[in-house]
Amino acid sequence: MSDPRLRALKTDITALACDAIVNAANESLLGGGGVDGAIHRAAGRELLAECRSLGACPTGSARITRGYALPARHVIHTVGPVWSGGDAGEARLLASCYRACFALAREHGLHSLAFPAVSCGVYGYPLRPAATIAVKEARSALAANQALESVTFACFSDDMLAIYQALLSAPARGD
Ligand code: AR6
Repeated sequence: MSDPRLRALKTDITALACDAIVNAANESLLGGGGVDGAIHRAAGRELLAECRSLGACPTGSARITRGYALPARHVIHTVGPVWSGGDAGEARLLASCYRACFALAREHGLHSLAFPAVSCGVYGYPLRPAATIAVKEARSALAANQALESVTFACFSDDMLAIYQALLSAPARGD
């Protein structure tokens, strides 16, 4: 049975008014292209200033900032792995990104979160395995944290939306 707190939407993540949107950043946290560039543009220069004060963020970890001019109250910046064939710990690191984001959400009492497909753009992670990890980690976090009211997967393409929708309508796997 799909969890009603979990949904996939075709949307620009910067438009979402939730407690936090997640940014697919790089270790410098100083901005870049893709969703990172879009979030920094929409949030304004104060976001970069706060990111600068945080220092670097290792791959698989996450940091939280305010959302500034975004409709979202906070941004959780996580650094996904660069895909290099699948034998370099990519799956473990990507799962670690989602877990780190959910841990910060819990620590800060956040109720609604939205994720882009971390690592699936410039970093080249194949969409379906990445989405499978994202959905599995979201289901675990929702089961463990009743204060979490909604988790949205913000999809930037129809292909991505179809992959998430198929995963969300399938029964949760026990692995
Ligand atoms: N809303 C939702 N999803 C988006 C948006 C948006 N506005 N823009 C892009 N996407 P990417 P990565 C999707 O490349 O692979 C940056 O330069 C996009 O279609 O943004 O983790 C950072 O600074 C894709 O599905 O992130 C890093 O250097 C997904 O977001 C590097 O890219 C992630 O694509 C991180 O690469």
